[in-house]
Formats: sequence, C-alpha cells, structure tokens
Amino acid sequence: MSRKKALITGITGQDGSYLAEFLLEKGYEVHGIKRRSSLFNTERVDHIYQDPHIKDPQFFLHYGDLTDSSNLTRILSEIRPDEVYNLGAMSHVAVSFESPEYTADVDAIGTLRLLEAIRFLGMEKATRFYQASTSELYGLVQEIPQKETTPFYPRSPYAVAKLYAYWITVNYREAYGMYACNGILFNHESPRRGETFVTRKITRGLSNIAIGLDKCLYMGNMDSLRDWGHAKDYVRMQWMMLQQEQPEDFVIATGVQYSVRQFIEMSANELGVSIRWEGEGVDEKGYIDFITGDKAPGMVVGQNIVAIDSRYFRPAEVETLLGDPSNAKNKLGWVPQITLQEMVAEMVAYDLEQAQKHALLKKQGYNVAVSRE
Ligand code: NDP
Ligand code: GDR
Repeated sequence: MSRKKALITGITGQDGSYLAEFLLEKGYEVHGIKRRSSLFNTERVDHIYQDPHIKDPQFFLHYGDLTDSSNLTRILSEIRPDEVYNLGAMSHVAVSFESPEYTADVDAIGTLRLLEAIRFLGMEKATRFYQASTSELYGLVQEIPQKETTPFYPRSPYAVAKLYAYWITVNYREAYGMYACNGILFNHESPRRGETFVTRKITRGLSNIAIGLDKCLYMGNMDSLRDWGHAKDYVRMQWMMLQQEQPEDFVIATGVQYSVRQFIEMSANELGVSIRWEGEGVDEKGYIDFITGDKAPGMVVGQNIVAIDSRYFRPAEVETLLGDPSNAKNKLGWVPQITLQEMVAEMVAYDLEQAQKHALLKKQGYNVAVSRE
C-alpha cells in the first residue's frame, strides 16, 4: 500500500513542527509550506529535514504563502495529498489589532483559497481537510465551560478572521460533501511556542532574569484566565479528527483554568523562586520572597522581577476561557497526557538552558542581545 500524503500549512510553526514529527512516525509522506524570509525560518523542523538527494525521502518543504492562490493550487495539484492540515496563520491576537487587514487575508481568505483550490482540482471527495480553529472564537464568553454548541463572540481581528475560516470550512463540508472539519483548540504551549505568546514570554523572561541576562519581566493583563494544554497532545487530536468516518468539529481543551499570574508563579517555582505580590492594577509588582536551590544565581531576594506595562494590554480582551473536551473524550477517546505542571517544567528547563548558553557566550566576550517584545 502506498504511503499517505499530508500537506501542512504553517509547518514551521509550533504545531506544524510537532504534527510533522507525528505524521512521519505514522509513516506518512509529509509536505509543508514555508514562507520565504530573509532569515532561515525552519528552526523548528530542521531536525526532521531530509536531504532531497537521499533515497526515498519522506519530508518535503515547498515555498508558498496563504495569500497566493496560484501557488497553493500548484502545490496541491503536484502533491495531491490525502490530508491537508491548515495550520498557517498570523496567529498573534495582539498583533492582529496592528495588522487587521493582513490577518484577514491570511487567516480568513487563506482558508478559502485552500478549500477552493481543492474543489477546483476536483479533489473535494478525496482530500480531507483540517482547519485550525480556536477558542478565541468564544471571545466574550456566552457559557462556561465552552463546548461545540456555545455561541461565538469574537473579540479581535484575529478571532473575526478565524470565524470566517470556521464557517467556510463548515460550508464546504455541507455544500460539496467535503471531509472538512474544525478543531476548536484552546491555548496549547511547549518549548517551541513563539517567544511573544504569554507562556513562553514568562518562561523565557524569568530564565533570563535567573541567569542575570535581564532584570524585570513586563506584563499585560495578569488576571486573564486560560485553559492551557501541551501542543504535542493537541496535534495528536488534529490527526484523529481526520481518521473518523464522518467529519465533525471538536473542542480540544484540558477543562482546567489558570490565570497568567498563576502561570508566572508556577514558572518561578520551577526556578526555586517564590514571588510576593504588592500593589494593585497597573501598579502591581512581583518581588522575590525567597529563593531555594541554585537555579537562579542572577536573582536576589527582594528584587522586583515582574511589573505591568500598559502597552501589553489589548484594545479588547478575552478575559476567560475554559473548554469542555467531553465530546472529544467520549467519541474519540482523546485524553491529554501531559499536565500543566509537567509542561511548565519542560518549558523552564529549555529556556534556562538557552539562557545559560547565552550567558556563557557573553562571558566569552560575544555580544548577546536579549530581545524583548
Ligand atoms: P505559530 O504562530 O507558531 O505558527 C504559524 C505558522 O503559520 C508558521 O509556520 C508561519 O510561518 C505560518 N504563516 C504565517 N503567515 C503565513 C502566510 N501568510 N502564509 C503561509 N504560512 C503562514 O502558530 P501555532 O503553531 O501555535 O498555531 C497553529 C495554528 O493553530 C494557527 O492557525 C493558530 O492560529 C491556531 N491555533 C493555535 C492555538 C495555540 O494555542 N497555539 C490555539 C488555537 C488555534 P513563519 O514560521 O514563516 O512565521
Ligand atoms: P492568546 O495567547 O491571545 O490567548 O492567543 P497569548 O499567550 O498571547 O495571551 C494569553 C493571555 O495573556 C495575556 N497577557 C499577555 N499576552 C502576551 N502575549 N504578552 C503579555 O505580555 C501578556 N500579558 C498578559 C493576554 O492579554 C491574554 O489574555 C493564543 C494564540 O496562540 C492564538 O493563535 C490562539 O488561537 C489562542 O491562543 C487560542
């Protein structure tokens, strides 16, 4: 039997890289679309890159962009994949307020371009389609916890664009009988998470401070509540959703909620540091209460390591998200395997190692800049 072929948009991102690994392990031929950039942008998939000169390669990257219909049509017609995973997106909620039109072009119309290319090529009965939908669709939440039937109320240009993508996926399923479905995924993180999303900003920022490369972490709304899972658990579910008899949309979440402030405390604890909070609202600050162990040689008791900066607040906020994954559990047997505690430990360990490497370079006289958002 010939290998199944998958095409992943957004393969260079967090989820794309884990999904590519997962599908290669399952024996798939994996194709991914990468964007041209002035710097290498394949760091997350370099470890699975295969030299195209080897015999029988299983991993391929194609230049492309979700804003370019002819390019998408050509790639699809050349590969004729069994499964398409549309993970590519301008995925940062705060940035979508700065670039709303581009976000709509990529996240909303980009999805339409892919679906329409599949239909135009007559592949709508052969190719299965996964759309990376999001808990941001719930925005100003209408029900707690949120499930597949909870009404949407998007609160950012990103979420509004994803709302279009959600419904156009449903529409192609109903209109053309396509196997197309939405995974409504709640926040999921990992050491491969982009550095400007809140969890990674925290684990990286605190690790840099622990090693003495930075002084203070500047945050936005720390009262925000999220349902955080691990990306590895969530990409497994993306694949499972395309293996059912009938296409269906699923909520993927852990069913447990924490605040940004709690995530900071958990990350600090991993470094052997306890935080004392003082002040209210935008004047709130986090000081080091005590330190145990030797993971944080660059920190001192009493140091102010967390402060608020109003520029990290959003024009409209999603205050609380909590998913109900019962449907996925009951119908697909999906249960997340990695706990939040384990994930925080993994992320802090990774970022601490990175910080230690940077500190070593700095000690040797190399110029190391700690970039912040
Ligand atoms: P990332 O931001 O890590 O990755 C986004 C990917 O999309 C990158 O590969 C990026 O390329 C690519 N991309 C951006 N713009 C374009 C474009 N114009 N054309 C083609 N590709 C483009 O996101 P995640 O991996 O975290 O998320 C994957 C998907 O799931 C996204 O659609 C996101 O919106 C959605 N989602 C994510 C959740 C999460 O918590 N992580 C939760 C719910 C939904 P490059 O590397 O060049 O920037
Ligand atoms: P989110 O993720 O907007 O939920 O979208 P993000 O990690 O950016 O923010 C989560 C919450 O933390 C608050 N916050 C901050 N956020 C950032 N980035 N930086 C800060 O300094 C900061 N301080 C507080 C935010 O206001 C927010 O409430 C992610 C993305 O992956 C989307 O693509 C995906 O669809 C959703 O998750 C589900």
